[in-house]
Amino acid sequence: MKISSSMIKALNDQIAMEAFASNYYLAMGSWCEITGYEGAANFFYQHVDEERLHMMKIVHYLNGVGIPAVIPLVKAPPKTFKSLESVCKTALKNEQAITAAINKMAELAQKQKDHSTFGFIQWFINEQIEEEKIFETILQKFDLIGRDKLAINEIDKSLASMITTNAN
Ligand code: OFO
Repeated sequence: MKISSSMIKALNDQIAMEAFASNYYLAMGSWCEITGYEGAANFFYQHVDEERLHMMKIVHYLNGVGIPAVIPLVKAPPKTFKSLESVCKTALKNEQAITAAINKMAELAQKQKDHSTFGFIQWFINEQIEEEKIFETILQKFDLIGRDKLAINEIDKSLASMITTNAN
């Protein structure tokens, strides 16, 4: 199968982006854990695994077509965050950046008539719709329930209830 060098670069960049997302959510989960937001911590820890699986999907795709995947150096995420709301805002921004990168890859695949990669990317396109929706729903809760200690405690609990058993 012929995959262009620009598409290979885009796929490898996406590996790096997913790896960073995994690390970023690990930093968020860890901050939540030490701050006492147990539900949020577990929610973000689950996302660590999900992002790693996303990264692995691309690694396997490239390796599967005989193109060695580039395993990246992952830059360090921030050590601390301002609040649970700011963690969730940062996560949404991160997901929006991932969506933009995936959409760009889909456009490139279409332009290059790379049907295999275009087909492969469809899963990610659908996944991103879900991911953005999850973080938007959480952020909405701050406006609905509030930002005092009791409200944050409720939001923490609802984050725990959003943990799914089957990570993608
Ligand atoms: Fe893989 O970016 Fe979130 O889901």
